[in-house]
Amino acid sequence: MRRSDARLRNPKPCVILGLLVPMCSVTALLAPAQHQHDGRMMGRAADVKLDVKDDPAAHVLTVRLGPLHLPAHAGMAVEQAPDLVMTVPFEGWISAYHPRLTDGAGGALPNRLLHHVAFYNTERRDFLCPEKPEHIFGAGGEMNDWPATPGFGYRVHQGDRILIATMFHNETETSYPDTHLEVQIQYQPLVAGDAGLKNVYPTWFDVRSCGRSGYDLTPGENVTTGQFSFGYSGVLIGVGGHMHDYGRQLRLVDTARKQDIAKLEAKLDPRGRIVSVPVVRFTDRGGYRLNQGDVVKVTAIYDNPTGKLLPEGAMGIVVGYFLPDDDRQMAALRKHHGGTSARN
Ligand SMILES: [Cu+2]
Repeated sequence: MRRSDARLRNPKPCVILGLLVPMCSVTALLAPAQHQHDGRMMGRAADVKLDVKDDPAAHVLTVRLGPLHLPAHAGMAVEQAPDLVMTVPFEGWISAYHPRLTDGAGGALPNRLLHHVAFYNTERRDFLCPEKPEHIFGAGGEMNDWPATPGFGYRVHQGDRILIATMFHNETETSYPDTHLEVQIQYQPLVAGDAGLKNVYPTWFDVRSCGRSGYDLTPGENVTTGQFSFGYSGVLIGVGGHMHDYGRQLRLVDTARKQDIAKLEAKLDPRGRIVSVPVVRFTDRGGYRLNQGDVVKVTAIYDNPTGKLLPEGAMGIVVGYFLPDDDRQMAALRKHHGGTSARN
């Protein structure tokens, strides 16, 4: 068991540059920022702690963040956690993430209290948007579970610093004074003489391309498209997605072959609130091939029935895992270690 060197990144409030992925990603970029929503500034809860417990026998790292006090009907105007940093205690691969919300005693709380959580590997740059840190995990109110894909994992090194950005909200009529986010991270340690897992990289196809993820929803139908040119050849192992309330569909198109890579129909409740976005895997056919120079378009369709403009009401992100043909090319995305000599 060990405790992380969790620390407060910044006492100032933080700006949602907007990502969060399957989740809204807050691009914290280690810079002072401030979360803003509906023009209101939110306070920061200085007593929020990050606890990281490693169970080396089970190969599970449990990250616990809290407590957050979320008053009834507070919406986004609650004290938020600062961005926190955990240090990876093992050498190996992350294979799955299982997020949940609990009270102080470990009892389950409603998923919708989480607006989003995003993990970034501060040691590496994102391969589609190199000006951003590598975004390795995200979840929103639909509480995306990232199950293991056997044989594949995300390589981490002991000492890697993972930035954890969160945003909570409470639209309910119940106060939740002792809210914690728990993420169980399953991993496979590096064992000498064992090939381990194949290295895959999270791939965020955002309809805002490499800009901030959040955008306004006008009344009625909204169709938004972004595109990415691939700098590497390899295969997509599978994709899921992230949308907000009133989201209808996410579509990923291979422009060279003029075909859909995936069409994800959002599941909504009767009030139009997002319930889930499906996951599609390509493993049964060896993955979906993308070559260097291929252009992929991503489109989000929303239908806003409120008759009002919803500021920052939308995000449209397809997220997948990419298995490069030549993993050595991805080493250059590691910072501080000088490109080709980088560990990967
Ligand atoms: Cu979002």
